[in-house]
Amino acid sequence: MKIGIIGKPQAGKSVLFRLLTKHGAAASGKAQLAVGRIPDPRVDALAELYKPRKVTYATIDFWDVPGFQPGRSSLDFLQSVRDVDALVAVLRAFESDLVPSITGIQPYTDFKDLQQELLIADWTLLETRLERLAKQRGKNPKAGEELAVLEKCRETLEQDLPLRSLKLNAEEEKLVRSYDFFTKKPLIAAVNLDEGQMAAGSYPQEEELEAELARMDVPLIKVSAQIEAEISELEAEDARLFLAELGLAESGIARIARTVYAHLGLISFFTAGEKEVHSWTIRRGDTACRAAGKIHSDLERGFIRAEVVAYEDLLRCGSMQKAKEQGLFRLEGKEYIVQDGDVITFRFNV
Ligand SMILES: Nc1nc2c(ncn2[C@@H]2O[C@H](COP(=O)(O)OP(=O)(O)OP(=O)(O)O)[C@@H](O)[C@H]2O)c(=O)[nH]1
Ligand SMILES: [Mg+2]
Repeated sequence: MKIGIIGKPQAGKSVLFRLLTKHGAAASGKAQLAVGRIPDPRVDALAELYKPRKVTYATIDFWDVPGFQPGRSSLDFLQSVRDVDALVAVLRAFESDLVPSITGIQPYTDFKDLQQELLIADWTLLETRLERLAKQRGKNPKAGEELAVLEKCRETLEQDLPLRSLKLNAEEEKLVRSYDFFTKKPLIAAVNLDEGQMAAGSYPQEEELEAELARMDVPLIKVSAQIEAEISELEAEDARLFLAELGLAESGIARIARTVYAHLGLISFFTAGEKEVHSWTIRRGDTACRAAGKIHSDLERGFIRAEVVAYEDLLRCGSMQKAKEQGLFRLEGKEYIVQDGDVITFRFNV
């Protein structure tokens, strides 16, 4: 799973990237990749319960993409985001004399510029493909079908809407997916506020931005890179109090990670014991057998059964033994659909 962090220069992308990945600084304008740990209080609680020798959180790869400037050659920019699974657009709202802005503070305009670039890239790709298909009509029996789907895509782009907003059936979906369109990728907007804006709950171009994101069905997260950087220096309890003072339940980094998860249809299940508490990432709807395969192919091949307790049940009971006594411990087969938060022990035989 790879997430591209995109936006205008000096928007705060690298600061957020470093906080997400605890990765060292790189020169401005240089792309870099690093692994981000997904904060998850459930993993912390399981670790508290089992006191394991090792704790492993779920991870996502983040890609710090060089700033995008409209008018400049965008080839590098587009190349960097071609193969990511999702995009996080960082939009500057923060005011700072230390970081002058050439254009003024305009998160909505910045978002539109970015969106426009991606729409045009998709449009170009689409036109090329449509031309080629039109020539093949009559010779290639599949061309008609593909043409019909791509015409739908064209209509969507013409309404200034991203391709992800187009409802398709399973077959069409498969076809469109093979093109790797930019506006098909899930997108999350993170508006980077300063402390004053965070406290006031407002920032420049707020109304336009929020209306546009709603039109496009893009989730918005309000973060402050500055505050996040300060929080990252604090102990867990101090961080919690600091966030509470700001009226926030969790850090922006956790909110970004969680939104990415939800938006990509990802869930977590856990394996837990004295040796290790481990969070695993699967897609919503995956079976127990598939989940086992995430851990090791032997577990999938020799799958016998899954022993499952829901995280909440386990925590409430305080131990696996108690959960068993209360009948909350289930034996599930291969086809069981794993639920977010399941704590699982796999039995297998190879
Ligand atoms: N005051 C303030 N400064 C910030 C905030 N976020 C980022 N900065 C500063 O803005 C400058 C640019 O931040 P970066 O994270 O490097 O921006 P970027 O988007 O990666 O920029 P490029 O890599 O050049 O595209 C740095 O000096 C940051 O310290 C913020 O929320 N408040
Ligand atoms: Mg940067």
